[in-house]
Amino acid sequence: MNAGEWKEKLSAIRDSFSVSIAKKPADNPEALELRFLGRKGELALLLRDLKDIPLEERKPLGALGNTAKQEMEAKLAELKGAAPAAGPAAAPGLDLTLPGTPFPKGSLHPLTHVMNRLAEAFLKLGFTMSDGPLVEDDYHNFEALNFPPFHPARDMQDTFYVDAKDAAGKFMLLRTHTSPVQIRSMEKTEPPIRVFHTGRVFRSEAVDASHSFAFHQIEGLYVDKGVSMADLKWTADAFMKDLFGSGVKTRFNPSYFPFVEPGAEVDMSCVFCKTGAGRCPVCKGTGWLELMGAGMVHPNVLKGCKYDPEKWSGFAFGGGIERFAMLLYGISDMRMLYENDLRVLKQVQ
Ligand code: 2U9
Repeated sequence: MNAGEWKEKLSAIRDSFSVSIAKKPADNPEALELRFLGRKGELALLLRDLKDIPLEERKPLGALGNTAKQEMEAKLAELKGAAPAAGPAAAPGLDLTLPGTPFPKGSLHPLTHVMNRLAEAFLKLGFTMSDGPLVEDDYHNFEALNFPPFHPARDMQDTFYVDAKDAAGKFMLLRTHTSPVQIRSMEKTEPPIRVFHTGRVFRSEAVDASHSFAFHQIEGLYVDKGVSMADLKWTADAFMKDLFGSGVKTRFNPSYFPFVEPGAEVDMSCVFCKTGAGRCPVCKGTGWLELMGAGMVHPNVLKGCKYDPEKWSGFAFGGGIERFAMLLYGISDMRMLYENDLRVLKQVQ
């Protein structure tokens, strides 16, 4: 081999080394070391061939060969450092014994949490979840629920109207209660029916510790043959016991809602003072907390949904979810549920 051939061979070895080392994923560095630099490696054999080249040409070639060898050794050392040979533990600069970066854990909003709990209580009683729109027409929000136009009971629900009209030419509105959802369910379903809904409602009210322009309601409806007030009392009692524990008692007080007859307010024994004796700030010493409204579905409401009131009867009950949340979590001001202060949110996991 003459000097020119030797140089060409060296150049070919360097090229093939460069190709091998640039591969992704890279070849095993130990195998490359053996192939190029080992005792019988390509470069080692080439360097051995130097002995056949005349002395005066051998020196510069030897220098070229040594430079190539040093470059290869450096690249192989680099590759050994970068390529984890046995999993992540072998990677440089990665200390698996150090604590990890904390990842803040999110949680459900208290209202979502309560809605889920209320929904579970209803599902256990055999109710199915219903849903409906937030922007309603006058018929489903009022007329179908036995509020005729200009009826004074409409004043109990100060309404946000929107700048759009329904097919009857009446202004659309933000639903003031969840009851239109049950009307829509009855329109779609033949009796018997057992449905509930949790969702947001809107009323034009000033915000204070117990009022808001947007709040949440839960409502259940059961229509079947022979459903009575006794069924309503049992169901409301079972629902309250599920949420607040088997020790709570319930009582009904007569009340008026256009969509039920008779109507009642549902009270629960105070979960804070338990006795009513003393100066409990929550029940004001009465021993009772008003929690829901309820009643037997008004015959006009059944008729409007093409349910024959001679054949079918039903009960419905509803409550404010914020009120449930405040009692369950001991929150005294409803606004705390909307401010998203992490000190409040973190208490509910
Ligand atoms: C249909 C027929 C009847 C649902 C009912 C109440 C009484 C009631 C309030 C409690 C506190 C709402 O958040 S609150 O202001 N609800 O008092 N709701 S009876 O009656 C219905 C519903 C649907 C078709």
